[in-house]
Amino acid sequence: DLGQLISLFDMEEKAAEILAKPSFDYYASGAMNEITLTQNREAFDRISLHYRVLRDVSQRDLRARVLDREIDMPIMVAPTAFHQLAHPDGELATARAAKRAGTVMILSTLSNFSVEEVAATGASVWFQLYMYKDRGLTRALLDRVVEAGCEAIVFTVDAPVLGKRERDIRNRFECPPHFNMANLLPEDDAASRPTGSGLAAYFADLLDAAISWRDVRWLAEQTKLPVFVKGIVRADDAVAALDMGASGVIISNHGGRQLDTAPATIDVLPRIAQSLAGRSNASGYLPTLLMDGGVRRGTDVVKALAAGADAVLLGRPILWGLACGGEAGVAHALNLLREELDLAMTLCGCRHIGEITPDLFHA
Ligand code: HOC
Repeated sequence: DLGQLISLFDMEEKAAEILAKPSFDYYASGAMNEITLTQNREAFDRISLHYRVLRDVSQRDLRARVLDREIDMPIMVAPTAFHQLAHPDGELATARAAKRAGTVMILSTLSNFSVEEVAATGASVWFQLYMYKDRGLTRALLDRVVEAGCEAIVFTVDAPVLGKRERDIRNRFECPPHFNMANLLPEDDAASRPTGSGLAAYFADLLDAAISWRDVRWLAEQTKLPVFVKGIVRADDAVAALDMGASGVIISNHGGRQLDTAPATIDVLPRIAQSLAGRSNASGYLPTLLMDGGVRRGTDVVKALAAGADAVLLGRPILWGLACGGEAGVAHALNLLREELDLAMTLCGCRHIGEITPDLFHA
């Protein structure tokens, strides 16, 4: 019964009982000593909220703006790989739940269902893209993404190669045989699909370790869709992303899965937000600033917004939701965080998102 899971932490515990250990660990783990993974969370707990009182908070409005559109809450679905490891309905269930929650799903290149199938749910879908050595393959994927109706491209830049995830090595993690990577491989050619550990090697070999700032410019020139650069933890890189044509940036360390001892995202967010203040993106609009990493409580969302984010991305808890109950489980995870955000805003004296201001945030 999902009702017994009253926090995202409960959902994680339940998912650990439900999922096979290698699958749970694939999702839950970080790189090497998992220092960044741990600190993403702990950094939130070190920040205090200096709440305001006596503001008549009887009515609240959680709607937020990202790009030129409104979402029902400043919480979006982060891109994560292989949702069928958690539930057979995979990304279709996630997309339907995101739609019900009035928010955006960022679909991973490494989804089990194709971008066309996921977009057909009617959800608002952005597409997360890796840059392949073969730019022709990247370009072909972009065409599919545009044709499917995705609203933005999220270019992941913190994975020129994959991080060292020791739980996966110890568990000898392998994707199940014939696991679909529907955005990568010809769907009608099952015989050409690598299986098991071959799939990981196949993907790793596609990644281009030579990616550079020129590729952000290239991507922005290839598409009319807004481009986000995801995986930034420094102010100079955030500014460079805008200079190269990005519409926005996503402050992220890949959930602690790439460079261990990278800083916690909430720790670097205020400085990056300050460095973008007053700047516009290539289209002349204010850049959109998003973040992920360790968001588990409504108070975390308030802290991220007070530090300058327009919205946060929720990653692993979506997978715990899937494991606990497919579409209903993801909807439950999103709703838990929405309710907690509403509570945190109320207790902070904020009636709407615009009232979540930097003075609330004390590191
Ligand atoms: C088996 C291939 O972003 C992640 C992904 C990329 C992993 C590819 C693994 O899990 O962090």
